[in-house]
Amino acid sequence: RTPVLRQEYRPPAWWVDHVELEFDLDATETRVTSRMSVRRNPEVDAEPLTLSGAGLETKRVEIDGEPAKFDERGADETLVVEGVPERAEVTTEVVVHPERNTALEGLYKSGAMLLTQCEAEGFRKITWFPDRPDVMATYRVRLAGDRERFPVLLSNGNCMETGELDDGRHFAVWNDPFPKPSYLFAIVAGELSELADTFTTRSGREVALKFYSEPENIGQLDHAMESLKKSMAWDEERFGLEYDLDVFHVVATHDFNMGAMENKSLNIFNARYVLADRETATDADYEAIESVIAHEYFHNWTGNRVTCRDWFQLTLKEGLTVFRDQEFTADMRSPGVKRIQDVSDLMARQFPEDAGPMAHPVRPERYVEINNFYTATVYEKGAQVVRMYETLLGRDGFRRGMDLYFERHDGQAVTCDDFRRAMADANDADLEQFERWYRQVGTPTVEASTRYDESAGELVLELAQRLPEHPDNRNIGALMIPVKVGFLDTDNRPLPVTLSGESEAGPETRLLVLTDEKAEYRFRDLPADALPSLLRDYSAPVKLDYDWSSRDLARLAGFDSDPFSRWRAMRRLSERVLGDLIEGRDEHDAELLIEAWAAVLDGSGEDPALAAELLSLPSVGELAQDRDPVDIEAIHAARVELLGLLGRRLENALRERFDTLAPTGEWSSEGPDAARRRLRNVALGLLASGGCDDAAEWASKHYDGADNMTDRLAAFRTLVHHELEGAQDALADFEQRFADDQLVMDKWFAVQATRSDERAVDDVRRLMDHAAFRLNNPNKVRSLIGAFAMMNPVAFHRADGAGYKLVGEVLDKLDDINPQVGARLATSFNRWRAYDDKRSAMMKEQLQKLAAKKGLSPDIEEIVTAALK
Ligand code: BAL
Ligand code: ZN
Repeated sequence: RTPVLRQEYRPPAWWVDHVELEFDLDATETRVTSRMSVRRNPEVDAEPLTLSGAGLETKRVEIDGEPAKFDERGADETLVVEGVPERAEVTTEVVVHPERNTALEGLYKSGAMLLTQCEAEGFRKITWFPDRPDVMATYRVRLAGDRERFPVLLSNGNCMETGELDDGRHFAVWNDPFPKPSYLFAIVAGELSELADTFTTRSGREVALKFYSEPENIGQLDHAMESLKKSMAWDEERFGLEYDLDVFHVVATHDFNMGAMENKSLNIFNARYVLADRETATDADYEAIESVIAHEYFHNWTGNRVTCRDWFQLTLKEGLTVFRDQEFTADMRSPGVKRIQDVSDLMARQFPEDAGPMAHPVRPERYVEINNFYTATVYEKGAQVVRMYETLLGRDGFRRGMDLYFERHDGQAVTCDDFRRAMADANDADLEQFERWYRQVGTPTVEASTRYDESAGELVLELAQRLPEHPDNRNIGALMIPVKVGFLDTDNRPLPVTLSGESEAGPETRLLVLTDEKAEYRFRDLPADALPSLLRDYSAPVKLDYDWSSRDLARLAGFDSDPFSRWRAMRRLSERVLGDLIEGRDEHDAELLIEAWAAVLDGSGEDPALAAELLSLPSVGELAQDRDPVDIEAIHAARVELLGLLGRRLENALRERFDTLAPTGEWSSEGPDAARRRLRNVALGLLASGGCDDAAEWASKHYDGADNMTDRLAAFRTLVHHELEGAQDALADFEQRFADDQLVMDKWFAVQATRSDERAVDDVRRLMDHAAFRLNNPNKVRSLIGAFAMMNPVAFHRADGAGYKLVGEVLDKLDDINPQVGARLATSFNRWRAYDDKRSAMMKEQLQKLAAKKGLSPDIEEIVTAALK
């Protein structure tokens, strides 16, 4: 298939200023009438009005009320309307079939509800339209349907009118005064219960907040509602951004491809990011809900009021909005822990993308299926790129840039360059070189070295940058890389960082900006043995290459002032020990690691959540990332050995922590109470890894006595993953207790799918026949098959190829059901070349089988073709 190229962007030949839509709703057959006020764009060469549509049964096309001449081209899914005057009203009438729509794009059915998902290109599955984000129109929408089946009728904007119709039907009319691209359009119709509240904006306007779910879940919406109110207040406080309509809706659905969707004033959410109560949601779920609610709400300005000119600019709204939600969570919770979690997530999910066959810049250059580019690169690395503006310009400078961005572009569809220019102009800064971050592919490396210049009495830091080998990196040149550095004295106290020639003592963390291939920085008043702490706060999305000794890593892990730097040092130390164990070397620094963990445990009373982050090892998947060939069995064995050693050697301290961290006060999903649970559950897992005699008893007691999902799930996972006595009882109990709760059953599936044992393949196959599993439900696919393929390398890479075969079979089916979800799963074969010949051949065979499938979806085809290339 021919890819779409960023460089080939052309403005649209026609604008749509306003559209009136009428929906005659029915699950099997919905009739959609659209009246578009179109206007020729005088700035481009004249061409006929060309509309996009997919799977539509066209009933009528008219220009200003008269039948029109039109040409429907199935192959490229377009409708060309001839003879449209400069300005006209173009009417189309189509029929769509929500019940048959298993791809969950366009209008579809979930439970008793009809709903839409339009981003990126779903609107064309609803009606004929110039379905591209730079065509922004106002929408008036009339929904009509059976009152009993669809008592709630929602769309974007404000409700203008409701009323009764014949035959038990009713209608509602919605008007959205803000011009928007079609991807932000939404409707919801169904039998839903409502939780209502209000928020008063700082200018004194009252906004109605309405959350909807299926009636049985109505008691689980309170946390999401509170999260929304916090988000609204935070955006006013931090960025001066107020909500702009009288009502804001959030609807929860169990059938959703994404996490959530920011449709103007009608956010639609995957139920897993809305529903929560103490019994069914973990502390991590509570935090994720708060963060996703914030993310979608923040899109109202970064995405909706100012949107993307084309889909190559996706990171303009996503990188920026992820950065905003990260800052929000940091402010609501612990900034240090949040930073560690975000970087850890980037390294686990985005680094492999950067090193894989689909590697792309945060602003991609080409795509076949845009849905394949809703990636960790566009989102998470994109957020790191936005964070660098703030690092370079300071918090106030960043705010000035944001203010100018909205002043210039409110109501427009713009580009990443527009954002960069606003940042530069508002601060009188030169950010031309910064543009290279939008073009480079892969994770850059910064090599660092230090030496002491005796004659000058200066400590010298040399930094050099390198981009990965990639054809698209050939003409990039040096990036602008902010590197935050600090130094520790021999007592591990911070030293002022003063550049040579400066008269005043410098700060304890210094920002260096590397703009050349190489640079040398000279510091005065530092002892020759000062310990460098580099890339504090992960100030740039790069790999840092510096040769610390294991002892120095342990010092940084124990004493650096920057939490991220402590975590990174501990990770490096454990990676080093694991590397030695994997290679079978007898000499390793496990003792040093044990000492470092003991010190963390000892001081963990101060910040148990940070301690929990520090006391973790990289996963098998992360350890496999940089290895070629990958020996999964050796990696897994090394990890089990080290965890066992840590569990045994720290047994007393772990037991002590488990006891002293027992809950004391009021339950809360955050703060000290959640932090204690976190560390306590880490301790339990380590005791089980260490094979401690009573680990089974402790875990069972913890499971039975749990009064919240965090503890119950942690105990359950420990029992099942370590195959402790009581695991079978827990499996049965969990299943029976939560049989009616789809989201909790997802956890039950995921725990079994991620047991690091090759028999997990057989479990997954069996569980696919479980009554609660549905291949047409994305959450189920992700929790059972996705978790297996992406997070259980031991079983997925089983030597006989049974794991590959299972995923191959699922992909074949998913391709027909939901290609978007299938394409994600297909990336599990991306590194097929890095394995031994036998495994490599078996993975390749699965990819080839898919590639040869007749009618393979463009989504999966793009992934498979890139992997095989
Ligand atoms: N725009 C798709 C969902 C999200 O990123 O918020
Ligand atoms: Zn988003």
